Amino acid sequence: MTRELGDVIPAPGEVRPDAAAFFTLDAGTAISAAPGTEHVAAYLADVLRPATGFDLPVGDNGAITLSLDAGLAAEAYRLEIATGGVRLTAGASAGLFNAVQTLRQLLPAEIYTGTPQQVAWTLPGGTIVDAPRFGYRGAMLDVARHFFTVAEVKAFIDAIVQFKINHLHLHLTDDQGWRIEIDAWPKLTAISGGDGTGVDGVGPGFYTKADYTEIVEYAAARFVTIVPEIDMPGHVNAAQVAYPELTADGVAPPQRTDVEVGYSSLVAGKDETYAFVADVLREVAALTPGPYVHIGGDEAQATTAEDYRTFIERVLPLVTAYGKSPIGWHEMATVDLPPSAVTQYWRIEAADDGTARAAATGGKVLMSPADRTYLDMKYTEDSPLGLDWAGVLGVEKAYGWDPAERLPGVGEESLLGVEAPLWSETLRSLDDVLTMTFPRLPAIAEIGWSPRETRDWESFRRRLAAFGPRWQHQSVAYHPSPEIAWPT
Ligand code: TNX
Repeated sequence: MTRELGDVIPAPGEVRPDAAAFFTLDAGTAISAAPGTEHVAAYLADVLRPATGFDLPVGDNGAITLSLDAGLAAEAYRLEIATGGVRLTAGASAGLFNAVQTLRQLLPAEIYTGTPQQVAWTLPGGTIVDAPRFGYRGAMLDVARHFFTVAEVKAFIDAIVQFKINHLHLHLTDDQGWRIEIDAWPKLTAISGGDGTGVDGVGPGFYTKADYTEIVEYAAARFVTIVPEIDMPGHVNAAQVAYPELTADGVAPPQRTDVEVGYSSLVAGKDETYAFVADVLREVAALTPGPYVHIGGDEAQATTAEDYRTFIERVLPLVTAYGKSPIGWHEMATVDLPPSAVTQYWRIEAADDGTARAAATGGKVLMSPADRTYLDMKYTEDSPLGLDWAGVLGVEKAYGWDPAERLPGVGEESLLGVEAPLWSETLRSLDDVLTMTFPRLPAIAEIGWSPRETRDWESFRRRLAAFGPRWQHQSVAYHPSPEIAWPT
């Protein structure tokens, strides 16, 4: 059955169906790529070939055409489906990639299978004109509490880009593990990335520099910016196990595999601290083409307020010196921030400790309120996976809020965007990751992308139901939430 033109998540800005038109892909369909669009054209062919079994050659002649239009913003696109052919137009390749994700969603669910299916590959006729509300639409994966391999992260990226998520924040370090190789401090990964690390000691592993670069490049090819996080001055037990000189008394603490937070701290008054931080930030910045490095800053209960300020004020300029903009969890905004610093707000109440003040001086805010966006919260009290300190988080609750109304003094113009973090204390596999992510991430993706006036729970709920079979066909685990009327 042919889909309806508006059956897309996130909801497009403008949908103009043409009931008289449709386009059906067949064995003779070819893709025409204007200069500068070859990369996305090749991606489009790659994602359509397995299920259709068609050749879908990419050249300068074909019924599906990709081209650029300088009149559109980089991420904006136009998708025109007529009986004679399909036209994808965008301001830049990123926008064409977005158009491709929309096009995939408009094909029958079997398009996600890995082997040829006997299906009429028909697209509904009409025009979609679409552009994002925010430039930053993110997900976060905690690879410190439980490590996820390069292949698992790639699979996660492939699943999230379908909803036009364009930033992946990797929480690389925490009390239970250190997951990124640092040449100047090799014991970080040799000791704290090895066996017995992670929550319950069952999440070992780390990324070599080559591994990390492989993730960065895979993400970039899909228009996803990697945002690396080195969490400090708290959440550093793994670093201190490897390098006892980073503690106050120089004695190595025991390795920790429990889920406590707020007990470890770098020492604000020690030179070794800044030598360490400078090396780590320099190496991480050098490996990262994206504009941001996240310095954590959360839950530093073992750091005095004065030491916290001293530490953050010394570290922020280091990030800038290595050519990046700093992001920190909202606790960082208790310190006077330069306008280039981004505050990531995670509170469960509309309480503030400086975020609005940072916004008032031009700082941008990334909205991740835990009660609405934390993908590690349980769906319901009896969910086998997840935590519940921010409450349980069903799909309707994840969908039913607005980032511009969350915090007084932080309106639309102060927002960089939204991000849905996934902490991994209770997760043990890629299937666990995906089960917590879907179907809630699409709700956050729609909040980050779609015009506010299109927000409508009944419409979202109906559109979301169609993704059950889509996830099944691509072997993406999801939680079959009873809030959604999944097709049987
Ligand atoms: C709080 S929210 C944390 C993490 C935990 C998470 C579990 C924030 C910035 N820090 O250390 O993993 O809760 O939900």
